[in-house]
Amino acid sequence: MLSVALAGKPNAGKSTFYTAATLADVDVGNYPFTTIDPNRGVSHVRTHCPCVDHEERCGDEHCHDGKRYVPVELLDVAGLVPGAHEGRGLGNQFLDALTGADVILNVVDAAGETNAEGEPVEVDDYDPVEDVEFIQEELDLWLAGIVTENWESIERKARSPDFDQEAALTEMLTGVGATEYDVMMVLRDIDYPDDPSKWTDADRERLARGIREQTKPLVVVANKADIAPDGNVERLREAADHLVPATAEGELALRRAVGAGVIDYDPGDGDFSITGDLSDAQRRGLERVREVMAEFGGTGVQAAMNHAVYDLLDRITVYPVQNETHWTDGQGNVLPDAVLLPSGSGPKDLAYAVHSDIGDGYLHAVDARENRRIGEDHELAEGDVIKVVSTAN
Ligand SMILES: Nc1nc2c(ncn2[C@@H]2O[C@H](COP(=O)(O)OP(=O)(O)O)[C@@H](O)[C@H]2O)c(=O)[nH]1
Ligand SMILES: [Mg+2]
Repeated sequence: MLSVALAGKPNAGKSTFYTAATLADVDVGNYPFTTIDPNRGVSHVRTHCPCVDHEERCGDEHCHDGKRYVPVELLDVAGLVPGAHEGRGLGNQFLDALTGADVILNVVDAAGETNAEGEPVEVDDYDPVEDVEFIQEELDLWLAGIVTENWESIERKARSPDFDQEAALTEMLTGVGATEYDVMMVLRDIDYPDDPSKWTDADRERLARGIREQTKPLVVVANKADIAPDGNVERLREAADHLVPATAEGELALRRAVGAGVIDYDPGDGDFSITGDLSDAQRRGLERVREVMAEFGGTGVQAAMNHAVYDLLDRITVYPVQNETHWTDGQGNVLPDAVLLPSGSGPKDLAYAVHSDIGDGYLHAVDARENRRIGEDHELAEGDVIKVVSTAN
């Protein structure tokens, strides 16, 4: 499963975001609130379900009126403070927790209620734009530290006659979550000495930064947008490559109201409707969330998850089926599975994503929408429904 990590300084709203994003209503999906451990749960990205183009719609457990929720892992990493890469505030431990993450949501307190350490301050005493850079810098320095620590061992290996510098760097960096492909892409883009003993700190930092950019893309979540002073979200937008304004607290209020059966709302909707009895205070609270949603097009929680997975990680959703006419699995469930593949993937990649045996035994594939065979080099697209024919199924 893809892994999305929430990182940021204390009190930015990470845990509120995490709670909201992992609190699935029974209507939403077949993936109830699932805690893997206290800070690791299952959240979802939202897409359009292909069943709307099919005579048989899938059951409520997979999608809701054509809104399809695809599971991804969500991690709530404890607050990072400046100097984390040197171990400040248990920083190393928290940074290590990011090793397995595919993408990071840098949760920023756009209201500026808290300083760099996450301590409460008067609004205007601290500029939240500073929070955009610091997580990135901590990550870069943390990785640079790991590279430096391992350098002696690389220099030692360099004495062997069959030393291969690229292979040695790849071995070291796959230990911190990079793939061979990531390392190859980064080494292609930077200039570096052939001999490990000639590398400078600046060379190692450039390598670390490249690896971080390649393996840990960041979306800034401008949280507390509901109480942010005018202009803060816009200034954050200018400072960050990728920014999504959000109110995690608003999303949490909505999901709880859905759980209580008093509103109709699906995560990612731009609005909600009240369907049950509410006290005046509850109604006022929800109406306030509605105003923020109107300004930003929603609460931003689902938008942040979607932006990370579909835009930054450039994934597409593909639906493997066994029956190409009915779009079902062996038990007759319509579109039971959704797989997030890197864009550019072909049917064999889908086969391997389903199971390595299915991939090994791959024979051919059928596009169930068009009802025709597709070749191994056929590029899959968002919403494709594919039957893989394999010796293994
Ligand atoms: N106004 C507002 N407050 C929020 C929002 N999200 C979180 N908070 C509040 O910010 C404080 C810190 O939140 P928490 O999730 O514990 O932050 P963490 O330390 O980053 O995990 C709590 O009092 C939350 O209720 C939001 O979107 N708007
Ligand atoms: Mg927290």
